[in-house]
Amino acid sequence: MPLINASFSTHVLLKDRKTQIVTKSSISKTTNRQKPTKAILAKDAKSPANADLSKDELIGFYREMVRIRRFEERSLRAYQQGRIAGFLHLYIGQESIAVGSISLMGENDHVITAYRDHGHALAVGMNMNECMAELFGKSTGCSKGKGGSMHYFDPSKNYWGGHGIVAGQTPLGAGLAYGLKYQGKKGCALCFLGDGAINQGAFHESLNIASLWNLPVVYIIENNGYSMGTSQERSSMHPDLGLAARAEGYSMNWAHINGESIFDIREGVKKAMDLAREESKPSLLEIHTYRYQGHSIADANHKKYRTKEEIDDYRKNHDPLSLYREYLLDAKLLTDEGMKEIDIAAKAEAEESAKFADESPFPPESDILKDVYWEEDHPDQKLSEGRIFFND
Ligand SMILES: Cc1ncc(C[n+]2csc(CCOP(=O)(O)OP(=O)(O)O)c2C)c(N)n1
Ligand SMILES: [Mg+2]
Repeated sequence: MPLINASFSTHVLLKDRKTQIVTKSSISKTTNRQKPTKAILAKDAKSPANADLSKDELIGFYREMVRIRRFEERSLRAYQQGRIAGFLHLYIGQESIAVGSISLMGENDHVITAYRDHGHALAVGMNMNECMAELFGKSTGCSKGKGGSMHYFDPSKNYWGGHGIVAGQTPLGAGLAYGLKYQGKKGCALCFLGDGAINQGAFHESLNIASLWNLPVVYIIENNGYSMGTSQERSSMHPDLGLAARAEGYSMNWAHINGESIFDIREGVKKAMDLAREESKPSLLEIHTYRYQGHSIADANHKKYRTKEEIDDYRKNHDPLSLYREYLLDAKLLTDEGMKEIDIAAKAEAEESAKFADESPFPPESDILKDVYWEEDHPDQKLSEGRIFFND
C-alpha cells in the first residue's frame, strides 16, 4: 500500500501494494537535500489540495506561520530573562507542518503531539495569552500553569496535548481514532511525533493496532534530523526508503513529504486524511524538516553535534517561512507592505502575551492537588469535579 516519492518534493500515497524500488540516493538525507526553488512551491501550489485556495486562505497560512515564529522568539527571550523555568522546546523552522496539516482539519478531526507543541496549539486556534502564560507557569495558562511548555491542552479545539514521554502520544492517537470509529463519526486523528520516537515499542504497537483495526489515524513524523543530541542517522536504522517505510511491516500506507513546502504538506496530508475519513485506513507520513534551535533551550551543546554551516544553510536556503513569503510575493498575492503589517501585528501580539503572562498570578498553593489523578483515589477530598472527555 505504500507510497512514495522518489524525488522528495512529490509523493503518492498508493492504495495498492506496489512498492516502487527507490534507490538510496533518491531520498535526500536531511543534511543533503535538494535546494528548493521557487519553482517547486509554484508547482506544488497547483496540486489538487491547493489549487482552489483563496487569496485570504493563502495569506492566512502565512499569518499563522509568522505568529508561531514570533511567539517562539518572544518566549525564547522570556526564558533568557528568567521568566520561564523548566523546558522550552521551540518549533522554529517547522511551522509549515503544523499550519499546513491543521489547516485541513474539520469538525471531527483531532490532533495530538509530543512536547514540541506550541506551533500545533496556535495553529488550532489557541490564543497566545493562554500559551505564553502556561510557559510562565501562571494560572491563566491553558493548563492552569501546571503543565508548562510540554503540556499544552485544549479539548474544546480537539487538541489533546502536549506529551513529554517520547512516543507516549502514539497509542493515544490510535485511541482518538478508535473513539471516532466507535462513535461512527467521519473524522481522523492527526498524531505527530519526532524522528526520535520511531523506535519506541509503543509506537510500533500503535501502528500494529491501527492497521489491524483499520483506525482513521494519520501518524506524522516530523523528521528534523535530530533527537536530543543525536542525529537521526546515528540513532535509527535508516533503510533505503527512509523512516516512513517502517509502515511496510504493518501493511500501512506511507509517504515522504517536503516540509519546506506548505503546499506539499497539504497535498500529502490531505491524501492521508481522506483515506482515514473515507476508508478508515491509517497512514504514516514522514515530513522532512529542520529545527534551528537546540533540542530545548537548555541544550547548549547543539552546535557540537551539528555544524554552524548546516544550521545557516537551512536558515538561508530551506526556511519554510521565507520560501512561502517569496512565493506569495512572486505570485503578487501580498506586497512587502502587507508582509510588514503581518509581522508587526504578530510581534505586538507576542509582546502583549508576555505582558499578560507576567501580570497573571501563579496558581495558589491550595491548587496543587487539583485536576490530578490523585483526586480519583481520594474522592472525599476532591477539590474539583474534573472533566470526562470524549464520552458523549
Ligand atoms: C520514553 C522517553 N525516553 C527518553 C526521553 C528523553 N527525551 C526527551 S526528547 C528526546 C528526543 C526525541 O527526539 P525527536 O523524537 O526527534 O523529537 P524532536 O525533539 O526532534 O522534536 C528524548 C530522548 C523521554 N522524554 N521519554
Ligand atoms: Mg527530531
